[in-house]
Amino acid sequence: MAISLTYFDFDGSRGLECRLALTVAKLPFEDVRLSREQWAALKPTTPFGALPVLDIDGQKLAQSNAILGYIGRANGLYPADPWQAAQQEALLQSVEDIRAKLPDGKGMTEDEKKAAREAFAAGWLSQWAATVSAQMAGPFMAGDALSVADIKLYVILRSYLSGTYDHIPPSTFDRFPKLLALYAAVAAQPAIHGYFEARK
Ligand SMILES: N[C@@H](CCC(=O)N[C@@H](CS)C(=O)NCC(=O)O)C(=O)O
Repeated sequence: MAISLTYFDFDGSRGLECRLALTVAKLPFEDVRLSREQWAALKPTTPFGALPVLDIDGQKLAQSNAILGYIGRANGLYPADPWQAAQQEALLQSVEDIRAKLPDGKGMTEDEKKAAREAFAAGWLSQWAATVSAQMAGPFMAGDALSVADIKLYVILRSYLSGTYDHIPPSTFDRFPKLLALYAAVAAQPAIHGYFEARK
């Protein structure tokens, strides 16, 4: 089986989620990292005009959550029980909600962006964190079994905890110890730890 994962050349967001899921699943893959110029040429050929795209023996799959669902189901990183699987899908989608709700600052002054992001951190994002924490079994979402939803949560938490977004303090998550514990538990997985060591 020839597998490639195409994304932009940085270690974050939807591309990182899929790379980590493939890595945890022990599926060797070609890590195709595009420049913006390369992307402009490739975009019209992709299923939804967006990345990431998973290619398996020439068949292409887009949409990060569909890619994660496929990798998860095929490799024991997704609950077999239909109800638990649906709950995982809800979590995967809730991370996409964060990305959609984050004020991107376009058309705003810096002061307006700061105000919008601080309000987002104290409001919508904190409510999301409280809601997800309440659903967690711990240390992972569904208990002891790591899933692709845990990997997606880890990647979004990693971006917020490392201060990727200005005006959103990492301390936003201090009140949510279960999420911080999930973050630490995923980071401690040998495959995840090894991935970042190899990227140094
Ligand atoms: N719903 C899609 C969103 C994909 C998406 O917006 N990808 C961004 C990068 S994270 C992208 O391709 N941006 C470049 C473009 O739209 O031309 C998913 O979950 O994969």
